[in-house]
Amino acid sequence: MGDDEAKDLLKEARRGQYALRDIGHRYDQRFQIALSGNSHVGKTTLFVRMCTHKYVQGLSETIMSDTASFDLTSQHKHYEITITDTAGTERYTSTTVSLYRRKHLILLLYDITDRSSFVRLTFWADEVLRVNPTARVMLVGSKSDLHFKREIKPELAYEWVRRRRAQHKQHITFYGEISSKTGEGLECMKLKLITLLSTLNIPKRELSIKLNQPTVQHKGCC
Ligand SMILES: Nc1nc2c(ncn2[C@@H]2O[C@H](COP(=O)(O)OP(=O)(O)O)[C@@H](O)[C@H]2O)c(=O)[nH]1
Ligand SMILES: [Mg+2]
Repeated sequence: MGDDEAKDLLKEARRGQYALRDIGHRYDQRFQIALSGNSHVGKTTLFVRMCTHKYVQGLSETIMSDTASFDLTSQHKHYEITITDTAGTERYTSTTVSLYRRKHLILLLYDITDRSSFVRLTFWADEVLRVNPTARVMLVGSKSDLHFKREIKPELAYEWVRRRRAQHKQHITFYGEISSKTGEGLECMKLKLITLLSTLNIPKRELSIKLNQPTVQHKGCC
């Protein structure tokens, strides 16, 4: 049920993106990001929410990756963010890590109610570092609406990031906590993403868009 709803919503969002291209909408900058973290931390739910502004419950485990885009406007500039959802189960790791390549930023998620997802952050951060050492990594605590079941305090996340930065020279920051369910922290996180990405000095490519040439790829998921 959730999967069908998500697919319809994503299809609708993609149609919106194509329509923007058809009217010659121009972006000041485009960025590629990917989601990382254990299974069940809420990657696919966040992916759907960011691209469609809807919370969809009951999504199946992600088997394949899925890519879609959303728009952001900040300080009179228009950005297109292409986001790739990945599977978090170990047996999919070799495929998953290749998806971190050529991304400007990785959103690394842990579930604030699940200590094991926090413990596993080192594994995911190492994988990102291995295949894309220059990628920015933004750590995010998911499911903040479930704070009454909290196992991880934000102070722990800050400390983990501080140590990681010092020991591995990885470009990593802690955003804070979000809820894909209530939307708490999401808009602010998107703006933080843009602020971070804008400092990267990525050369602007030709940004005019040819008619009927979608850049959104759908590899199928869930
Ligand atoms: N309460 C709550 N549940 C969430 C939130 N985000 C995801 N979930 C639930 O967590 C479970 C795993 O989510 P999913 O997106 O499939 O995780 P993934 O394996 O990392 O892609 C699902 O049951 C979701 O409905 C959230 O912000 N709040
Ligand atoms: Mg998933």
